[in-house]
Amino acid sequence: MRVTLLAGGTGAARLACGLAAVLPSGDLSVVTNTADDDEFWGLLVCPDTDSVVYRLAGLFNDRTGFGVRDESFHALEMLGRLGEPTWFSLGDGDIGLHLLRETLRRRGAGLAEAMGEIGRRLRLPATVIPMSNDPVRTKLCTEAGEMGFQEWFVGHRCEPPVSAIRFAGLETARPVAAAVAAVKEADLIVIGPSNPLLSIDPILALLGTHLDRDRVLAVSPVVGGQALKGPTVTLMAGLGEEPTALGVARRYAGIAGDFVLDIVDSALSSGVAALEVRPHVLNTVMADAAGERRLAADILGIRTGG
Ligand code: FO1
Repeated sequence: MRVTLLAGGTGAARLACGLAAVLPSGDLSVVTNTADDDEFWGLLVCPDTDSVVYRLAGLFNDRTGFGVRDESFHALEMLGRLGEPTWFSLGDGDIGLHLLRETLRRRGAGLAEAMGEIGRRLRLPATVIPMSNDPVRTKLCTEAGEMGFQEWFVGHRCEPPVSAIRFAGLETARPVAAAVAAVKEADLIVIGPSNPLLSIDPILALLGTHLDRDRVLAVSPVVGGQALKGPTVTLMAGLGEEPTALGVARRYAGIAGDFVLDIVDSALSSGVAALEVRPHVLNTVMADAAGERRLAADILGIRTGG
């Protein structure tokens, strides 16, 4: 079964691992959000793409929640000694991947082509495809002024309330052809448990017209009114969205015929069904590799469009 996962952030990267473990090699494509990307010291950092790559490669740093495991920060220490701001922690191993990505891009490769080469060299069990080769950058309008996502998320620890979100470059960005193909050719498209506003909306803006609702299943990133990781609930509430699994189902009702919500939210099932969306109550918490495989197997066991 060919599956395409739309992914941004930690939860979706975990589900990518679970799906890769239960699907035949070559059956999984992961289209990643690039709006969180940012440049640091001339290096393009792609957090949502790289978290999927590192998890699939078994290199992810579970202690910090980003970058490479067993990481050192000697380059960052030198930058600090040279008077550079070091609020964004780039590790030495992570920098290694960024250096190859920059080299490939300087030789003319687009971001997606560069990530394809890096994926092959890491022998990834899935194809990781950034949604666009064109720059798309999240800009958050806050009381402290407009700022980039990493500046808000890391630099300001998600503290300034967000009154509006825009994606600079999205209006002219083109989806990567391989991402369009991955969506069109998939037997099942899974919208991962990612922040709908920050991670999934940019991908849908580029690929939404290629989605067939009966082949799309969305997984709630909100469990019991809480996001398991990241600022999803705070952001949704601040922007007047209902920060619950039902609120997420409502956002996706037009594009996903199936919606997975967690056991703790089973009381919301009828509300989801009232949206003409098929609810599926599963244990969506992936505490470890076994949990990732379990959720992936449960999702594949659902007959979508049935
Ligand atoms: N998150 C942090 O909270 N602090 C950091 O210093 C940090 C550095 C970092 C470096 C590379 C990378 O790929 C991700 C990094 N992240 C860091 C995580 C990143 O801000 C988030 O993962 C995403 O942008 C949101 O999902």
